[in-house]
Amino acid sequence: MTAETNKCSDELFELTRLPSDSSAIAIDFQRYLTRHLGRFIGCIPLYQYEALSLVIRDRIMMDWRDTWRRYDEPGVRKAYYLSLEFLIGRSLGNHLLNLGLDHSTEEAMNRFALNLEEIVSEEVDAGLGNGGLGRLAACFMDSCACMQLPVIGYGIRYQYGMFRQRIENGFQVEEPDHWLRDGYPWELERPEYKCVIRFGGRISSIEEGYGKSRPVWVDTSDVLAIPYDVPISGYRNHTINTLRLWSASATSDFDLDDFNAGSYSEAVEAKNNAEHITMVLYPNDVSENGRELRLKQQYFLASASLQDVLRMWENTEGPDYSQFKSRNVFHLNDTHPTIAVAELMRLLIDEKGLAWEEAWDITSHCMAYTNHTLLPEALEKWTVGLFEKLLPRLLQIIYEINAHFLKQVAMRWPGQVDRQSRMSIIEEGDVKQIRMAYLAIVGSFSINGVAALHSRLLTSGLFRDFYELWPEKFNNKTNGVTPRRWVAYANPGLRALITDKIGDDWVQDYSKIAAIREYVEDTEFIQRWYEVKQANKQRLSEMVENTCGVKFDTTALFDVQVKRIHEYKRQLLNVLHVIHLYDRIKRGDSADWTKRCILIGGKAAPGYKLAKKIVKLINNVAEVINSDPQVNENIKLAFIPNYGVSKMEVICPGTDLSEQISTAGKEASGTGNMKFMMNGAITIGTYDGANIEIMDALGSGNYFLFGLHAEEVEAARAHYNPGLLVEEDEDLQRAMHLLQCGHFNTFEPAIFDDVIQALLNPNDPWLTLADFRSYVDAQERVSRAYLDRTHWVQMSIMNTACSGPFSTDRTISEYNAGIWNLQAKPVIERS
Ligand code: 26Q
Repeated sequence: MTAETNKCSDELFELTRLPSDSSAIAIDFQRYLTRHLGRFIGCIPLYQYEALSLVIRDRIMMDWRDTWRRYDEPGVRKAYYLSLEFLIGRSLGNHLLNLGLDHSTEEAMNRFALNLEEIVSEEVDAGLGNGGLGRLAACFMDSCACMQLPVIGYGIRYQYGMFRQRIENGFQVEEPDHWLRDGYPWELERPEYKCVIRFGGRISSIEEGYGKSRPVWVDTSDVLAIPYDVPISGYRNHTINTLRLWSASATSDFDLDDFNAGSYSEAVEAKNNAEHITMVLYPNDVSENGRELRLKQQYFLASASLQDVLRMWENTEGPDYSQFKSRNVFHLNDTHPTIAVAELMRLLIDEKGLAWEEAWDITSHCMAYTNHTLLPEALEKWTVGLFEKLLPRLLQIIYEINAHFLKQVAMRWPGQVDRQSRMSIIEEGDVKQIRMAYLAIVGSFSINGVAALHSRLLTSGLFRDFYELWPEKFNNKTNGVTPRRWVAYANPGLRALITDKIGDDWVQDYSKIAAIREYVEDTEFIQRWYEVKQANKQRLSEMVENTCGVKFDTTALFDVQVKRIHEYKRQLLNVLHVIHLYDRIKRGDSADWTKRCILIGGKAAPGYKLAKKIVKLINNVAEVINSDPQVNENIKLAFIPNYGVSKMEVICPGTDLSEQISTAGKEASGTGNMKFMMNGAITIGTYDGANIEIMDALGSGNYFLFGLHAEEVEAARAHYNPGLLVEEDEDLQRAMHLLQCGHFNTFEPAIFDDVIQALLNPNDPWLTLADFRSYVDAQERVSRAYLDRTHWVQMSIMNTACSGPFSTDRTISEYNAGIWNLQAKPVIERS
């Protein structure tokens, strides 16, 4: 076709823009169901979900193309969010809200006597992440689309996402999450943009004349990277951004030589090995550190994404790289994709022929790094040996980056050899290791933490030397969550109530939420707020009953802690409080009792033994409490299995009390805390991560603070004596006694010994018992506060009203103003 006919057919096509009234949706739905899928209205809901997704996808496609076209115009500066994790959850319901098709679609489904909510919940979560870091990437993508920023997400299309958690006899059992099994209607394969990723081999050299030579990487084993695009819709603005996920595939389906020589199985094995790279998401556990396949994943993502960006660059700008650094920024989500620093150098030097200095000038002006952890043991390191074997050319480049860098250190601090070895990207020792965080810092123009306290602790602790060298590179960007998914979508009752009072602008300009403060004394508003919360508690209690078989009474206080299971997050402190309440009831101390339903959920990394034991303890304590008629009128405890994004969509709207009880100085930010706050839960929390900013935003009185502060935690370590704490606190003594005498493991002797030991260890890094008294006292204040319903509801309203700063729209504005410097590129609305 000529350009002219191309244009002409495009224009004709524009005229056929799809209508989105309920009849049109109903007709398309029936057509997809019957003519495409070969099913009928009465089929199983999975096919109804599939058909409806295709209907909605059709209505995304043109805007998606137009958004790409807009971003592809010459001169548009773009950002690329490189992340090993994107925990996007379900898409259908979210698109319906964003595109404004929720009402017409509901009406369309009603015509067939189908229930939209049921169809929407047929979708499996895209669980391509562990927890906070992966979900943050997904919330960021949402805000970027809402703000019409040219940002492309780059990630991995894992065949198996986060494992599915089942509870068997109280123990966690992991099952593979084959989320793609029934097909995924939200991805679009783009084999035309495939690229080759190289591993192994050796370095040879090519003579260039005049006695000069340059290294070449040869004899490599190659793998193909195939991109799959997932649309990310903006809120009612016609912008559809892209999440590009890479899938590994063998370079040719069968190696013909092997095949013809009769080595069928060897040929298949090569194919399998290649495809293993994107088979499974790694859990965030120190026991998984150093795995070869994980390094392959990281390089695979970095190389494919960079090659893709360079391809797009040359498409619009040609082979001249002089403007590249002013038009492109790569954001590294933690150190996981940090090999991109060395890979961009390699591509620019080896493939594009740039000189070292030119390539470094580009690279170090294009990379930005976010750190997400303060735990030193979680900092990524790779052995030099592994790099030598897998990525020999990258190793050479890292050594050279380090040599240049150490020269700078020596110039700044002449003679301080100590400091040079402290700051070196290569850690010397028996096993030489590459410190990925240092490579990220050296290669980036911006380094940020994810909450004010966390960023401060980074520059005064882990990264202090680097801060002294380059103070201007360091900054803070406090996390957020998207109010579209976490309020407007997850809490339609609250959405309606808020909109009724202040209009619906708050959904896209969440700073406007502050306007509901005006109604905090309004009795009618207070009553309606209460009713919405009760309805949400009803929905949550139905989910709890269906999944755990435990009945939650909606008049009780709903006390919730959901997050990954980790000692620093201190689920154990929560359990100790529950045991304390149990003990009080058993000894008759239950006058003026505030009924509580405690819900705990979260996955333990499969290799983290103690975390799995904590899951078992929660379940055993729950069993004892829930089956004791003397107790279960006053407290209930349930462990919700397989906690994830779509569970949280039901949990956070129905929560009264949000547990954010990490050891101060250990939780980088937390983001669950923000989801709960937006939905009007009140926090009981330590002075840690973003809790501090949440508290500041609220003003005093609407938050239950307890526990040691970060500096106090560090000071307390020297003389921490858990034995003495137990001795001196009768409540703690009784709770520990119940644990130690086997009250919760009558037929399973000694199974909690390791948990008890961890609590009583004077070197317990998490100082759990140090905060027991303070926590129990704060919980007592909570119980009393809940008895005054009006006041409690007012605190709830204040939490939502003050949650404006915790929208990722605010976070992303700050990333954009301070790091990315992108211009919004609105998609011109077509008639
Ligand atoms: C590392 C090496 C090998 C295998 C896995 C990993 C790995 C994977 C995921 C290490 C860490 C993670 C995830 C970390 C994470 O989710 N951190 C959380 O990030 C949130 C967003 O910034 C913060 O709010 C939380 O405080 C932080 O714990």
